[in-house]
Amino acid sequence: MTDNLFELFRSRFPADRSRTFIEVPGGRAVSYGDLEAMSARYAHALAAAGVRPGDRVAVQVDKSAEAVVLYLACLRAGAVLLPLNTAYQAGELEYFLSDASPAAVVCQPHRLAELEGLAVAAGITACVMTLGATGDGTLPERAGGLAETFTTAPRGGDDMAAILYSSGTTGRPKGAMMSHANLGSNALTLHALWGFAPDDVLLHCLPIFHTHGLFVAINCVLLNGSAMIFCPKFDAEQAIGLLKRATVFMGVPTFYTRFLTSPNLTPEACSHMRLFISGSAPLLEETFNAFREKTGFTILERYGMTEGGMFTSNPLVGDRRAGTVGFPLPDVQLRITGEEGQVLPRGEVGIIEVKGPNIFKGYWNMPEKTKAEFTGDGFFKSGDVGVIDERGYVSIVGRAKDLIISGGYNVYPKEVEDFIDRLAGVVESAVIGMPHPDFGEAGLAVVVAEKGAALTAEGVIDALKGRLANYKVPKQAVVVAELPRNAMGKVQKNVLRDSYAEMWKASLQ
Ligand code: MLC
Repeated sequence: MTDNLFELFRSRFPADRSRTFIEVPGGRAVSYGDLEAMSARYAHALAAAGVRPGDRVAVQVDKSAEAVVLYLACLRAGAVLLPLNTAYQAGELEYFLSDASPAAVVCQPHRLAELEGLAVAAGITACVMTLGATGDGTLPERAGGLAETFTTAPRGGDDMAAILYSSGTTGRPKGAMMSHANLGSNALTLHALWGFAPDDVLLHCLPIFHTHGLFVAINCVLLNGSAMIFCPKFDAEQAIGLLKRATVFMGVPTFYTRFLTSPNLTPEACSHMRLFISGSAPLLEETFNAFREKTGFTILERYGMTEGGMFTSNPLVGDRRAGTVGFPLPDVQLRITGEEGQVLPRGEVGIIEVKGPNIFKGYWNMPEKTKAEFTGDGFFKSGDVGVIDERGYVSIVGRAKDLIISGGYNVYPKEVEDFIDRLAGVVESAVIGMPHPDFGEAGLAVVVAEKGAALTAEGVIDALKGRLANYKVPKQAVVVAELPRNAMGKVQKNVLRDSYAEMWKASLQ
């Protein structure tokens, strides 16, 4: 018996393998039979490229059905998927490659030469190939003539299935190691909790290089053996049109605020739907209420993070409460702790800690960091500040770590500040999160220039573009003489947020 996650999925595929798994609007459909055959071929191609069980496969590709097949092929080959945001730039990628030393890199055709160069610079010998349809050496071409069956590599539940990188408060990205059992347990829990039924159709508009779009969404569909409508990216009008054929939608709050700006979001447009789910960033109460008023649907908000998938969910049946993320999942223990690590009673605010079969195995190559993030009794310190009310609902009320969540993406100010501080003419900088009507929060860079340096706010922003993933680039910058500090010498980001509140508000008009 193997605990390879692919075998769990396969055990739930429909008996009729001609049933649709992926439908790309205006494009092709992939059946469950296609998925089995294609993922077998891709798995053979990975093995032929030198990928062995336990090896990492770095993947930076546009969203496509083939990219999903590649995910499953990695599982089948026993490889560890390392999905990378397509927005990542050279400097970011080089770090991931040198840290994870993948045996293979799959990228977009227009970035092949760049990735080959980065692999050399990172000091790794990886097979670099593309996922494009044509051209020598693409993965689909390598896979073309290979067998449509593949013996899934045996894996234990604790063996790694994926590494997901996120930046950190130190500025150095860390790779969360997710095992087959981590992903499988969370998927089984969510699939049951959210009441997936055979005829469900998921409308999928999220990117597939992070937990939400990749594991929460796709794994539920695979366990359900049903179909998803797979849009290359989120476009509110296209998505509203497709709701008529879907039953479940998962989005970040920005998707919902963009939906609400459309006159086409009506009860009729949603009449085929049964469930709208939101996560990855706080859903504002006003968005929750406006969506209910306009459609009659109550959005189900849930909470989780890269280091374990989902931790809590509002109920499928029962009261979904605005401003809360619901109850801990049935197999997740969640507690609130105080400064001394003591467990706090309901109603008191503290750090959220979680434990369960979904919680990650630690950070790749960072045993010390891993140790610091877990308590002696095995709870993961989320870094989020929360409270549990008398009915058991969990609310997130703040963050212990310096983090901006913009349009559902996590942006660590320290990482951005490090880039800014390296620019010519910069003494130091502080990046703060400001309220943004579309992205929820967006970055503002406050930059101290060297005396006499010809540094401009626009110049700082322009210099960051192309070096940092676009969503990490602050939307605005200001150049100042100095940063406010407290008696300990720490930059007072609250003071900065207050000082620039009016300026920021005016700039958004
Ligand atoms: C794009 N931009 C962003 C941005 N996305 N800036 C800040 N924050 C973002 N999230 C940049 C663009 O590059 C562009 O820059 C400018 O902002 C305007 O872009 P746009 O065309 O309006 O953006 P769009 O392409 O429509 O993308 C917005 C979005 C996308 C909301 C659709 O960001 C998205 O799909 N977000 C989902 C994130 C996600 O899946 N998170 C899950 C993480 S998992 P310029 O310079 O070109 O003008 C996780 C765990 C959990 O957190 O619990 O789920």
